[in-house]
Amino acid sequence: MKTRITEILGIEYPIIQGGMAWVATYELAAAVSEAGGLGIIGAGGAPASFVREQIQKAKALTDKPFGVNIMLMNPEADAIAQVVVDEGVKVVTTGAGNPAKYMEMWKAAGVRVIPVVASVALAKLMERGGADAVIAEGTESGGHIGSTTTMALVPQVVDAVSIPVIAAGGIADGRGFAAAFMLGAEGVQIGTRFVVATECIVHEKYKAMLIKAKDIDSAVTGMSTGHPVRSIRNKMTKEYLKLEKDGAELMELEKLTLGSLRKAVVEGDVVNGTIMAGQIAGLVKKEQPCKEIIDEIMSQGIELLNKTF
Ligand code: TUI
Repeated sequence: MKTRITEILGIEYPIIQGGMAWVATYELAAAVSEAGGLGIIGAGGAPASFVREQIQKAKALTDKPFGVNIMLMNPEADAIAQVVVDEGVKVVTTGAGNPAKYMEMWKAAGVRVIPVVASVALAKLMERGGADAVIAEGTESGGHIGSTTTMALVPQVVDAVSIPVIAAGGIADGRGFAAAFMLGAEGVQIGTRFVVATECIVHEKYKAMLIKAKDIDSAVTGMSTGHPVRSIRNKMTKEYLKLEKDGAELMELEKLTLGSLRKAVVEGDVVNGTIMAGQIAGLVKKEQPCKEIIDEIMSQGIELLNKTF
């Protein structure tokens, strides 16, 4: 299957793995790239030195292209922006902000730049700034989210820009893949389904929570702070939402989430930790190798796209 996304990125299938903080390590990224998609190392809140090591470890596992996601609220974002250039990383995706200030340096180094956007306005701004594509991410996603749904956001972004659009949020199988293409997307970004991949290093209790989750089992915390985050409902989200309802101070709220993603991912604390996941978690039923996930999505997706009524 050829789209502008497979061409620009030099990959076999137009499936990009979400650059999830703590979750998307070199093991997952290399496995996705080896399977023909685009693996992404999620820099999250990590220091630049850690990101450099992750890139070097991914290079040892695959000769295929992979990318790095830079979470722009990371205090070391400037240094990480330089690391990707130094290490010759082919693709950068960005989240949680506007990457305009790095665009010139990345373009000069031949890095493909694909910002994640949650609005038409930011998509247009990114196109003007030289982005190679955009990821239009709907509110169904896990982690830090915007407010528009994938179904509404993707076609509006597709109409507003000429660069290719990758759909994200609520996509986990061939049906979601086909739907995204019907909306005009030329690729998909998938997060939640890859969290339960065999090669994904998250704690087994984190995977079990996703496999157990139903359609309505996520909650959005942080609405009041301007940084909404979707995760699986647990003791932490209940306490957070109660504090928010009672008008708690930012400091008090942050005490609950400081280091909480690490707690869930690394320690398997699914009670007090943050189990970031999208609304599609209810569709994710078992642990599987990345290759199997990608092959399944592609065969089901292509079959649906070829079907005529
Ligand atoms: O970035 C994401 N998802 C994330 S980042 C993350 S790490 C984190 N951990 C704890 C609290 C907060 C973050 C977990 N999940 N997705 C891409 C995305 N970007 N969604 C929405 C946006 C976005 C939001 C505001 C992009 C730009 C923006 O503002 C643009 C501007 O002009 O500043």
